[in-house]
Amino acid sequence: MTNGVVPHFEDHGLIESVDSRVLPISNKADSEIQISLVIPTYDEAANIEQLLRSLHTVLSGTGTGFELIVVDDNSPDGTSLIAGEIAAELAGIRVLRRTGATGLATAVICGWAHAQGEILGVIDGDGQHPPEVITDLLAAMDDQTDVAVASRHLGEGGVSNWSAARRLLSRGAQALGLLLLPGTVGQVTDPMSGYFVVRRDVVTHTHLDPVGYKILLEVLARGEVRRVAERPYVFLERQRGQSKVGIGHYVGYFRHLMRLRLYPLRSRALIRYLVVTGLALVADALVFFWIFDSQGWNLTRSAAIAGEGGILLTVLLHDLWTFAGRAARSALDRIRRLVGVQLALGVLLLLRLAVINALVNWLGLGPLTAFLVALAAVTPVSHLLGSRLTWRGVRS
Ligand SMILES: Nc1nc2c(ncn2[C@@H]2O[C@H](COP(=O)(O)OP(=O)(O)OP(=O)(O)O)[C@@H](O)[C@H]2O)c(=O)[nH]1
Ligand SMILES: [Mg+2]
Repeated sequence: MTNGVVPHFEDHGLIESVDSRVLPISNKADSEIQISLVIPTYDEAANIEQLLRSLHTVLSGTGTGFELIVVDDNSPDGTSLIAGEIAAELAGIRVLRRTGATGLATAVICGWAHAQGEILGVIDGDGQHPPEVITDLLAAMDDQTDVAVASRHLGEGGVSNWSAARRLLSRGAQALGLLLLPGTVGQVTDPMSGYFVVRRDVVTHTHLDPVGYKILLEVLARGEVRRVAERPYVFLERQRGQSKVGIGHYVGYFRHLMRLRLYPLRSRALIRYLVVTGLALVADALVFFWIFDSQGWNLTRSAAIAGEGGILLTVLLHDLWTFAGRAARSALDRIRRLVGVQLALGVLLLLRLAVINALVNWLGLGPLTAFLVALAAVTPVSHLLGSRLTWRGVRS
């Protein structure tokens, strides 16, 4: 047993009761076991037996040492009992029963925390992920590759029978992810995939803390990933049992994206980051009032100069203060960053000028009110987005 957690074996023999806390993933691997594949389940009594048998056959055929770990959240339909019976019959199957916790992503981490293999993986427990694709994923894990993902959006891959609405929702969620986390979501064609394997040391040095469903996002965002491989698969229709996907999962997904979005700026840097954004807004407004009101310059020119001042102040303060000591501080690096911020924020500055003019000319607002409305609506987004784009990749 890893991590010093003492298992409590139930009457049914092979079922281990496990802690509901999210435990760290240890460095320790068992040399006999190369792959630990976690199968999260909730009410999959109708599916688990067939899946375990198929996976067992496929993995036995590879000659690789493996363990299959079912992590069941105390399903009322007795999934863990059925899995326990199979575990008694076939070698290499473990059943963990969590009480007091639910959630797909935390169930997967729980399984990994108890796993012994050098390669950790996850597959759905409802038969929608074809078991034989695991061999493609394992074959893809060469020396350079840290993560291998089964993708619905690659080559022969696909979804069998989804409604147009579900396809749209899935693609929309991916597009939103790409917008908010380009560096993470852009690494793969199917960032929502729940079928992948990862080298253990990618996730041992980092604290995985996902909300909701999308564990792959968490691994790609926080893990030390060098190269990702993808292999195509067709997402099969669920034959039996109930889907657990609902509107709550989309809300959870959005929360997860936002959390990962802010993650590189955590703690002190985040506070400084917000202070700089606030200061830039105040400076922007003061400069505008000064040149527009006292100097009598025209509206667009005053707003453009004030906005540009805000951009330069932001870059300067982030360089000298927010991220001081973190960045590579070469002159070239500063120039690269300045150009990046300028490009990103320049576009949004143009948008702000358009909004100001529209408010004045079409809605008849006074220039000062129009300036403040546009400032409040566009500028915070632009400061957050612009700095994200240009500070990405800057590590301590
Ligand atoms: N342990 C655990 N497993 C879960 C939980 N929620 C879902 N699962 C399992 O995670 C896998 C994926 O969940 P599904 O509801 O099938 O989600 P999906 O495959 O994206 O969607 P469908 O196509 O509608 O089935 C299944 O094996 C579920 O049983 C949970 O809270 N805890
Ligand atoms: Mg499913």
